[in-house]
Amino acid sequence: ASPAATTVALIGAPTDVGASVRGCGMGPDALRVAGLAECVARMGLTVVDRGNLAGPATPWRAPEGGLRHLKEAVAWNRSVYDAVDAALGAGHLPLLMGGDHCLAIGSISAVAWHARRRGKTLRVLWLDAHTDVNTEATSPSGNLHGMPVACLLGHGPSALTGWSGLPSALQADALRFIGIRSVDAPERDAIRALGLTVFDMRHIDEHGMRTTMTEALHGVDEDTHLHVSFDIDCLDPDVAPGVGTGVRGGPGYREMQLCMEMIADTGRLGSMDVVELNPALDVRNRSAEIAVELIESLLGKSTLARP
Ligand code: HAR
Ligand code: MN
Ligand code: MN
Ligand code: MN
Repeated sequence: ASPAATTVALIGAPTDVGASVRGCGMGPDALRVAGLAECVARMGLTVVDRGNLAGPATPWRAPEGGLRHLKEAVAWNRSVYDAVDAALGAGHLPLLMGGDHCLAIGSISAVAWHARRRGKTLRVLWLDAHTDVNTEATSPSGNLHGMPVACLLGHGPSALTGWSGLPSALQADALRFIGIRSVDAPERDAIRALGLTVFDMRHIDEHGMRTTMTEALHGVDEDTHLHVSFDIDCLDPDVAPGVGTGVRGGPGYREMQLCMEMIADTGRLGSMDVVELNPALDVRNRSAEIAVELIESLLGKSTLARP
């Protein structure tokens, strides 16, 4: 099935401001070099490349008050919010090319605002090795890419919460996590306290990707705005080595393809993030190429015509 919009807006956010390892700021251009725009066009969709947003350089300061680079992260997220807001306002499907995962704060806050205004129910699929639900009080690192989920649920630093016009952009029941295999001890407590639905790798091992995705997509209907926040480190690092915080034991290429195909089948995809791709650690742009192939499936590419 096709996504909910016929025009895809590529938005580059070239920063590693929230990361622990340098290099994911080169993600947007690596995706372009891997042929993302051409591939979207081949899907019969219109593609507009909005270019790269501008923002502050990453200073690589130590954390202050449990947060590293807060001021710079706020600036980047403001630009992302505005660009995603403009794309949605134009009726386009925004595809945010990160950059690190803290940018999902701006992206999903804009998505939440639009979904609410249009009377849509928001469903966010968080494809990641990590749950990213730390706060400044629990984070072992102070890195903001480990905190976007908490911020979107209204629990992060005040400068990064409340951007959707409500205290929290998301309710816990809007989120489904897929591919999880690295959760800090305080995150485990938060998952339980907040009542988050986490399909970890053990769940995928035991039930398979097909059943997992059927569960994750349960209840998605014509009134749903579906957002996919795709952290490239969700993939097994043997498949996609170009990430800063890879964790062994992730979904393989075929499993991830099935995940994307089943999302596409809903026909409700309305926006997405592709984040944490780190070309400095990649092997001949392989991870970017794989990301592009997976996005192709997410946008409805199918080997055979399907009933
Ligand atoms: N949980 C760790 C922290 O908060 C590491 C998380 C960062 N890695 C990511 N996020 N790529 O998905 O520092
Ligand atoms: Mn992440
Ligand atoms: Mn991750
Ligand atoms: Mn398996």
